[in-house]
Amino acid sequence: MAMLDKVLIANRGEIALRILRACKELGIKTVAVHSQVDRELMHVRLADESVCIGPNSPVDSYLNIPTIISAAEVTDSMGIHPGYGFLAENADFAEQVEKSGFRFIGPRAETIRLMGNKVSAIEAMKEAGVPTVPGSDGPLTDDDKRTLEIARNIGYPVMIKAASGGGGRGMQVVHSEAALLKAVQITQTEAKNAFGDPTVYLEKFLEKPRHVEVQVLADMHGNVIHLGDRDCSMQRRNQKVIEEAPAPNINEESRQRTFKACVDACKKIGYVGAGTFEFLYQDGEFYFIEMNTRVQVEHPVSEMVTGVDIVREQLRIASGEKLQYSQDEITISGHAMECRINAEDPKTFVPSPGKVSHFHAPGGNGVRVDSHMYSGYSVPPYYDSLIAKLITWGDDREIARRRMKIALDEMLVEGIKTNQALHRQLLRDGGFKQVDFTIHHLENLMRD
Ligand code: MV4
Repeated sequence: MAMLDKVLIANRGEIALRILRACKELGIKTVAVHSQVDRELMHVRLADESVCIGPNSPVDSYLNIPTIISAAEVTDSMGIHPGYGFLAENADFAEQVEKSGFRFIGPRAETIRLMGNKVSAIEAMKEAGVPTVPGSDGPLTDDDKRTLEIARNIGYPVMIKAASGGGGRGMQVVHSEAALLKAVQITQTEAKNAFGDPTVYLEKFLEKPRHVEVQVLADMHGNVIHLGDRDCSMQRRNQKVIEEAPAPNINEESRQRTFKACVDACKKIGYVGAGTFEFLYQDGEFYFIEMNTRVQVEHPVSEMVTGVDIVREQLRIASGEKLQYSQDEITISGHAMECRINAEDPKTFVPSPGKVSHFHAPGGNGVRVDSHMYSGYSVPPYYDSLIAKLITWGDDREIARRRMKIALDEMLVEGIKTNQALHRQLLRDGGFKQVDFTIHHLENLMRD
């Protein structure tokens, strides 16, 4: 299979720049596609070619499949990198990209579809030996007696989830048998309206978990490796705020068992590309909930502790090359943290678009800034409010944390509101410092 010679980047912002840099390192030519307002994005200036794909509304530009494929045709691109968000986990897009004769830089469409349906994802993973949450083992049926029986056997509280949901959409906690059937009905209706699919399933509701995920890479030749884990528990309304690698204070025996299960599962289902297994971690055990078939926002923390360039590996894998590393060559060294810097009001979390009159990036040993921002850049109101990822590395967690505090103070973003103050507060929080937190920690902190 031929090495990719030209890649179209079907995304914007920091991840588009991240992908552009990886392409340049590999000598791959780049095509930026952008909405009208995005013509002055940093990666558009730096790309070999650029194509305006439409108006500012994402539906008319970054989500417009025929237009993006046409842009690949007119520029004679060979592959399309979807980044994260937008079309990254759209199986129909992946399929159309391939049918149009281009390489989709990601897993096979069939795999994206398998993982997009949470019921089939859990079933496949459970069958492959990945630990899952006790649950209905399939969709709930219209047999109410059976539904009540499943929940009673599992024990309350339980959670009803939409099969086509994920990422926190279409879920409901149920605390008692009296509330179960009504909750099932409501979740089904909401799921049908939101996703066009009323299928729901049931799981034991874990009350105090952490969110720990495992990064994997798989090539087309059956080689699969993992790059260890990340903790992403510091979140608010399913938006991650701080991530770190490795996940601190994890039971080493269950961790290694889980890593092996993830790798074996990828081999079993013929996974190709970068992927993330999402787990809830509670009382020393991992419970699989979902798999993400894209590069993730927080991938840099894994890069910092392994030295592996995940986006470069994605490009190499899509070129048909073998993984550059075997598992023996992967070691986790030190600790990395990432703070997501958003253009938003620090108290209300309301997005705060506008012109960045002045930007100064922090630096120094163990400091990395992934950002498309520059002095004079205008943050448009149409897209995600992520403007920078501040990443630090240190020999241990405490050094990474201190470097992050220093870097946060060094970073100047003037003209718009950002969540830097929130990060400073979190970094000095006792629960965060002592690794005494769950996925509810930030929301609990905000409440008092
Ligand atoms: C759960 C759970 C507790 N028990 N499933 C939310 C996002 C979606 N990916 C899955 N989610 C959850 N599933 C069971 N059985 C709690 C959550 C959850 C959560 C998970 C990860 C990160 C943040 C979260 C915030 C609220 C709820």
